[in-house]
Amino acid sequence: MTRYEQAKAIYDGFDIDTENAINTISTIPVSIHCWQGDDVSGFESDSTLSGGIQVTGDYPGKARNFEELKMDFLEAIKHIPGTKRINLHAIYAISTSTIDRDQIKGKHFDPWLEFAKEHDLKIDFNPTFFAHPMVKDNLTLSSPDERVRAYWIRHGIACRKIAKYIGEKQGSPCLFNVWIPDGMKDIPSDRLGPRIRLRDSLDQIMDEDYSDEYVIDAVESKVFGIGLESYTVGSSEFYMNYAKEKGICCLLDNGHFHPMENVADKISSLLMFNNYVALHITRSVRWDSDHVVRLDDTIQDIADEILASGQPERFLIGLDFFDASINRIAAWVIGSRNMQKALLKAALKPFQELKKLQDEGNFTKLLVLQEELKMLPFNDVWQEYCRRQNVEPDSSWFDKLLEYEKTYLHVRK
Ligand code: RNT
Ligand code: ZN
Repeated sequence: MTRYEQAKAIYDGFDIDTENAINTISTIPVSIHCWQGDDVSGFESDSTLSGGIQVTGDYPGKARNFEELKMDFLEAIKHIPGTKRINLHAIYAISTSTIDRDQIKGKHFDPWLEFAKEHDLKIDFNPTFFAHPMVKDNLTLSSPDERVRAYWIRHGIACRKIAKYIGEKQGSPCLFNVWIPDGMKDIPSDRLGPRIRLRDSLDQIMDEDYSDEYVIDAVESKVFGIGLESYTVGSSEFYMNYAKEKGICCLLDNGHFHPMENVADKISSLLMFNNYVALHITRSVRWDSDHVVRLDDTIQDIADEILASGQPERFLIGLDFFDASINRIAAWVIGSRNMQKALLKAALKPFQELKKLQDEGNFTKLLVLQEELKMLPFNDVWQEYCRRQNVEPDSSWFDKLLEYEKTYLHVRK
């Protein structure tokens, strides 16, 4: 008996079908963010990151252009099992001349569509409301300056069109996710005004009716940003109400809540009232620091909710972290593999049985079983999953990446 066969038999004793778990997990798409590869730089010539988010570290070899970003991304996904999508931002538009953000079009993403098609990926898309001179006083869609607000509305509309274009071309809905940095460093005197303007701006951006065969609209809330500690226009309450009013989707980024909040607990409530739940999986250390995702309880609890729902197809799972202090490709691989591990672990839990124990009020046995499940031979199932997906079952991928680093990254200056 192989180790996998032994593990299969052990799980079977708990009425858990490892084959079923492996099959389920391999079809759940995870959207991998392109921006881990270049510290959220994008391809505009003169932009520096802003908007209360920050990348720290100066590990050598960051991707400097489309070609390098593509090849690094391909190197990363060689080592990641499962169904993968690629998540893009508007600043990754491809053009030989400078195009302003309110002028970008679907054609500027044709090279990405080609790349995605060639590698059997689907694309998700984000407008970029930061790192630009038209962000005034840290405001975009909620700005009292009508020129500024109109500019960003045009950007939003242009990007939503691009998302529709991508969705149509790729034959799979493209997630169009709006995150804006708008907020204030110090206590605002008017909290309502900016929110009224934000609502109006979003109404204009979402005005055109696009089929959700092509685009799934989402709004991403936040609690605070660096330099924007006192007020965030797009708060959780704002967007939850807005999304419900419009019948669109809320995106939960688990770095965007107070550290004591349990983001996994929010999922079931959203699932009840919305068609989809979109997620940004990240790791925040003391603040929304976007560290590489580890296989920790936070991530496991979220993955458990996805699988416990019995409807993983209603989730749009995306990753959102950016670490420039370590090999960026390794960061992609580690974080993505950890998401996959969490999903597989979740798929190996007998949620029906656990739910029954809860409903029967048998909390002692529930605790016993929950703890016992942690001791099952998960790694043997993980390794089998990786083998079937043709990726390394263990950290041996890292040796290959070191070769890649030596050959391709060290020469980048
Ligand atoms: C920022 C948000 C947002 C960005 C990316 C680059 O706090 O999490 O999702 O990280 O869009
Ligand atoms: Zn995010």
